[in-house]
Amino acid sequence: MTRVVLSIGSNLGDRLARLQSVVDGLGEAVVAVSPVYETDPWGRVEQAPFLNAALIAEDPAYDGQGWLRRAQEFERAAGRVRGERWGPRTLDVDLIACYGDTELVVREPNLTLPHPLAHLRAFVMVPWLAIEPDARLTVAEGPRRVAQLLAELEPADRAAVRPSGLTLELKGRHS
Ligand code: A4P
Ligand code: MG
Repeated sequence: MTRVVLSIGSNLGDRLARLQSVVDGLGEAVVAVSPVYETDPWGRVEQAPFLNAALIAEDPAYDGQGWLRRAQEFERAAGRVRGERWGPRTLDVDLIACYGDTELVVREPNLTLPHPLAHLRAFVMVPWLAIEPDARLTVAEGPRRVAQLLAELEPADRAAVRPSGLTLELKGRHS
């Protein structure tokens, strides 16, 4: 069984529908979905605001590379054209952390786990904490509490992530 934390974001077109397409595509594998946040662009700032959310999914059939392929299929299905780095996108699906019996550490040309920028990004950590308040992330110094990493950001970085009032639907789920 592997468990993955995904960060999903969109700032082009029908942003909410793009995020929902990932929840729908993962179907029964989804175990938790965060609320949707409206976020100021990080990195390249002169672009439209994003909608961001975090998901936790479990599937025994996928390792890190399997989840990456699945993430990239969702991006392709959303009509994503790879443009400039950190530029506008219909859908971005990033793997933040992946766990088997223990947390997977991957350093491959096409995949780095845990995600090397997650601890700098309030748009990743705020949604993740909403579904996993005790989350931990391995950074250069070792495992750290995500809540603490978030607290170490500049207040302006945290203020750039605001509840949107929008939610993603887990369709057909009987709990
Ligand atoms: N890759 C390596 N590790 C991973 C991983 N853990 N998860 C490789 C996903 N992909 C990973 O990504 C480039 C390559 O990274 C992939 O081919 C994959 O093999 P990309 O998405 O194709 O390229 P990109 O968008 O040009 O760069 P990048 O680095 O993915 O951008 P990010 O880091 O995804 O950042 N601001 C806000 N508020 N909200 C956002 O969601 N997103 C970005 C994009 C920038 N600013 C944002 C947001
Ligand atoms: Mg990406």
